Amino acid sequence: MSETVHICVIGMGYVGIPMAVLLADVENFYVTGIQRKSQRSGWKIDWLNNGKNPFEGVEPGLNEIIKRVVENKKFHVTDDFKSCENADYILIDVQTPVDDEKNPRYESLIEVSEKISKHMKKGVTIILESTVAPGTTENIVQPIIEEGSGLVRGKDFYLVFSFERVMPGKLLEYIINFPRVIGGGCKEANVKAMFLYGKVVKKELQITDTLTAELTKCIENAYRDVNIAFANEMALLCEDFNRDIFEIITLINYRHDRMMHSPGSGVGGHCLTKDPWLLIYGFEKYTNTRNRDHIKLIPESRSLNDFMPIHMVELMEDALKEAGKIVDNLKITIFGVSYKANTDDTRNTPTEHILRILMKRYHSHNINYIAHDPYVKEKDYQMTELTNNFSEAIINSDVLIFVTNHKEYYDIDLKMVKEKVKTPIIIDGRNIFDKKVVESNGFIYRKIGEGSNKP
Ligand code: SAJ
Repeated sequence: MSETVHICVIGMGYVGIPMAVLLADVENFYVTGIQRKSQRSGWKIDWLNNGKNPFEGVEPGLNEIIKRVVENKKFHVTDDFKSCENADYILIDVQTPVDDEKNPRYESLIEVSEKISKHMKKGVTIILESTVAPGTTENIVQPIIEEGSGLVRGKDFYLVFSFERVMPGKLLEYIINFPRVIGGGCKEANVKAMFLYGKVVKKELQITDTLTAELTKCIENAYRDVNIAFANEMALLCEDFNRDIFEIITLINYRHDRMMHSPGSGVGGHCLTKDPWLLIYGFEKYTNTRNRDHIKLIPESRSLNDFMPIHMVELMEDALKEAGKIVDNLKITIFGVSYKANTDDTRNTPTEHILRILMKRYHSHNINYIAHDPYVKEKDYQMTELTNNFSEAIINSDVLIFVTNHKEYYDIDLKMVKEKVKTPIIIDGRNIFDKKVVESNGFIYRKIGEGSNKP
């Protein structure tokens, strides 16, 4: 029989939970989740210890695996770092957001690193999975742990950077079925990390140095953000050409080696809105910045993607004008509160930006806002009234703004909707509807990426 392996996973969020339970499902692996008893997420401790999944969105397999590992006494959650004292592996999965100046906020990372340094045993392998600015593992985490513990990386303990690639809706699948990059800094560290990930990851484990691994994560997401920005720019251009960018993208992507991204109401979530800035921060902080004058695409792309919620408001104003209405005494309905389809994740959702713009621009006007989402629950969203009831959302509404493409929105009965709304206007931020069908049902229609003039 092989030896028992004790693992601590710090941070019970979208990354920590699936990783923790997958590991806990491995024979002889025992996992302790560590979660702060904060007002916002402290409830997750009891919730998980009762074998329950804290996420509302569709997460295939997660309910079952959480229940199983708790029942089998392979997984439990606490707020006590003492559990780290016995751990062979410690995984750090805390949030690393950026502030308004686009600088990383490492309060959690620093606090957790300090706590680990006081509660770790010799020989432990510490793996940083949170996304960080390139250079952070070696310049921030390593010195804190070495100083606090009096131990030396590579000799007394191992420190690895190995980033997650999870996505709400596919939390387990993406951990299991994506290749894993491991940046351990020395052979022993890489071997230790490969042993752990080899038990859950079915694809390649790719070894590189720590900084390259950090850069890979940030550049991978910056690449996606820049590509979406390009799609958004082409959408704006096609609106003026009075043609449909989505038809053009289909024609382009028909060529098997092209994969153009989709434009939309905005780029939300916790990765693309932040990782490009982490990359810039690391570049400014840990390089000689000789090429600084040529680094333009990333900030430009971020700013174009951030403009898309404003453009949604512009489309709404244009449609209201066509309807002969002013922006006053209106009911505005927003469809989709989460940042992407079929999840309950509201982090950096474009919906919030659209509402902030509207509320600022029309703060003295009489407007009744209501948001609809099939997955998001009230505890996570307090900006406007929220309903899961479609009829309540549309009744007497003057504008229906579709921000997120939840699957429920694709087979809406437009005839029924037309009868219930006060003013028939649809603003489509995600190519949900067919312009001809919507217009033939008597709606005024505006879509990101499609001109509104009649051909
Ligand atoms: N979006 C577009 N157009 C697109 C794709 C996305 O406007 O063509 C918008 C989405 O609506 C959303 C935002 O961008 O608001 C982010 O979408 P995303 O699909 O990239 O979703 P994330 O943020 O959950 O990204 C994850 C990433 N995961 C991590 O960094 C941990 C990313 O690395 C993956 O590339 C991505 O999922 C993926 O490809 O599935």
